[in-house]
Amino acid sequence: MDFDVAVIGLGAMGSAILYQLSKLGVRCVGIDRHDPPHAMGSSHGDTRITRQAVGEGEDYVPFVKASHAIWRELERETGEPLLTECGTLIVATAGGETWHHGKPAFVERTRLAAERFAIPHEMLDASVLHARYPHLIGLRGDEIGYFEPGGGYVRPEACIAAQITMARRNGAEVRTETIVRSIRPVFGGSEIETDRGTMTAEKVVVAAGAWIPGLLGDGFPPILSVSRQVLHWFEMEDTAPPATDWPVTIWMHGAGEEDYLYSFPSQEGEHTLKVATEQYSVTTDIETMSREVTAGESAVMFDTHVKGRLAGVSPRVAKAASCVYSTTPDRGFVLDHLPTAPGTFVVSACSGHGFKHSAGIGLAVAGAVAGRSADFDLSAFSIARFG
Ligand code: PYC
Repeated sequence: MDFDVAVIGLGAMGSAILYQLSKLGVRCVGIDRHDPPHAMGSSHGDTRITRQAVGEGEDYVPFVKASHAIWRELERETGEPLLTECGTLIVATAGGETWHHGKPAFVERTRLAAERFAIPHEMLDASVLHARYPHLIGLRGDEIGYFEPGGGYVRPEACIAAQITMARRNGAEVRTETIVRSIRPVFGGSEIETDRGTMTAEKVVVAAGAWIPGLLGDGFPPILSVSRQVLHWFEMEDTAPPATDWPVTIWMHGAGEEDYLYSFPSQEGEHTLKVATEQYSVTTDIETMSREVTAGESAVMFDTHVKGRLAGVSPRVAKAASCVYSTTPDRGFVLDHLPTAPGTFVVSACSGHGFKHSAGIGLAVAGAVAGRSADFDLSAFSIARFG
């Protein structure tokens, strides 16, 4: 076999897995159809949210905790800033059944996870929210807040670049601009056919996000739905004070799951604010999806979610970008061997809440694939749960 492990897809998950495999001394190769970090998939946009009390499910907490430690380790090794713990604030209607990422009562679930894992946090009533965050001008007075001081954001492109750099330094091979055409079982492993030649590996990790159905075909159950998401950077008003000290904010301002915005503090030296929402109702095709964001899309984002809620943000668009989510029916991840090809491990469907877990998932999956001790319980992320 040419390699012990081939990792297909070098976004958030694949680059983390390659890095961890390389640290274990595994002979590994990473393959990507573009030149990562790139803006064609699900792992870009300057900033991604992190928070350790994970309302999506307590099974995720070990991943995000490990991720924070790994990003700090990578910062020391590469000198690149990756993680900013500026705090994460979640705001919802008190007593409301607010859904987020497929889970109801999201603030309460988050609080319970924080208590169970002793994660420092504060619960804030409407008057404290109002006094502490005067820039949230759209508060109605019936809200509740969860604040996690150790939350914040990570820099996705820098994390991916750091992991690939370190993996290469540890001896991993990286093949970019290389499209995988097929993965075929052969004696002792798999043969991976690409548009630039063929290689063999004992094990294959597929972390190709929205490209997975095209790559695995009937070998993977039809559980992924791919949706286009849009990220907007609005200019702040010239007279507005800098928004550099705002926390990352997830604000569920309405009853529906898509009635919400999330925002990041302004980056050093920029007078802009990155804001987005999510949508699951319209699916797309990764091959034909429009990457361009129209002025109309940003205008709708501003009018529906930003106007009257965040102080000092203007409707002028500094930049915008699109990305994709791959989502399962329960919005949970898949971290499992393929039942039809046990030498192939699928890491996917991070359903819009994956980046914060990626470095830890790299550690967990590298361990599972390399047959090292099982410090992480992956049973909640099986393919079999979909029947
Ligand atoms: O972590 O809550 C989150 C989030 C929202 C949108 C993307 N990630």
